[in-house]
Amino acid sequence: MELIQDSPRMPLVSVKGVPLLKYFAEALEQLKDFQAWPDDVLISTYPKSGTTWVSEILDMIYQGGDVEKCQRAPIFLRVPFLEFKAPGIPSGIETLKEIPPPRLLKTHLPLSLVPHSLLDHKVKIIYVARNAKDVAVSYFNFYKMAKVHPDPGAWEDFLEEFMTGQVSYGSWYQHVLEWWELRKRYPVLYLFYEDMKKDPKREIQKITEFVGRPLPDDILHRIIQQTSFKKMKENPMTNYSTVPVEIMDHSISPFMRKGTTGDWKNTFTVAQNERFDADYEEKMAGSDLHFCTDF
Ligand code: PPS
Repeated sequence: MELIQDSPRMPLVSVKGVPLLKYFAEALEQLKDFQAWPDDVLISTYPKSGTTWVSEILDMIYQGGDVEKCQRAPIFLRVPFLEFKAPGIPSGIETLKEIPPPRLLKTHLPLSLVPHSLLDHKVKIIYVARNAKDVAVSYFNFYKMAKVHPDPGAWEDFLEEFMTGQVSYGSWYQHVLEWWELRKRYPVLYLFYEDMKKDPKREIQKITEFVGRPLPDDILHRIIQQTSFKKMKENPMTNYSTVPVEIMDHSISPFMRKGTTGDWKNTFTVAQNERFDADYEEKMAGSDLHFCTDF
């Protein structure tokens, strides 16, 4: 593990045309030898789409709803983040070595960069998608507080970079579409953040069925309570408050920021919204993947 030094914001680097944090690009080299196990479950998302929420739900399911067991470590140590690497924190690869099967794994990688072994073994994948406008706003605030990112600059500049796929992990549009298509050939449960907000019980039941771990109603209810935004915001094992301040500065914007749908309306101008909608129509044309943005 590298020591934390002054961690200046660094420009993104391109890996096969995908912009990535320099540290994560380095980790990809080490991920080449990654071997999936048949009972792995991969949580895949574009950043800021509900990854931490679904990770906590899954760990709770795997621990049979035992709250104490889910307090055993911060979420990024219970659910290794495959491509993660940053000074002062164990990398995803290092964390993996400590995890016994059955493993829950997290990635934000687009399909072209996902370790092959996961697809070769047809591991179960839970993909969570969130509407582009709320993702863009959440990502902008995350760029500001997670100092491993380049400086996001002004909102209007960041929005432009988001629309043109020049942010870390590249194009939101390509990401949500390619994993949507993958579900036709692979065991992918495709979930929406907006559905989870609307009816968490129904969505959690979809997950328990998908991973073959049905739970009685009282435990389901406990999981819903325990993974509410309010609970996860207070919980040091889910709110990322254990990450060194040089990496994440919650005083700039907390990781658990708002946890709502439709917050984009507080940030987009009318003109930005119109431009975004027109561009969105073009990029998503021909797809049957639909999101809800009117709340
Ligand atoms: S990351 O860094 O990409 O892994 O972030 P990710 O966990 O995908 O997304 C962070 C956003 O999800 C919100 N969040 C939640 N919303 C509702 N309920 C729960 N339990 C929950 N947990 C996390 C979090 O607040 C971020 O969204 P914003 O809009 O910024 O608040």
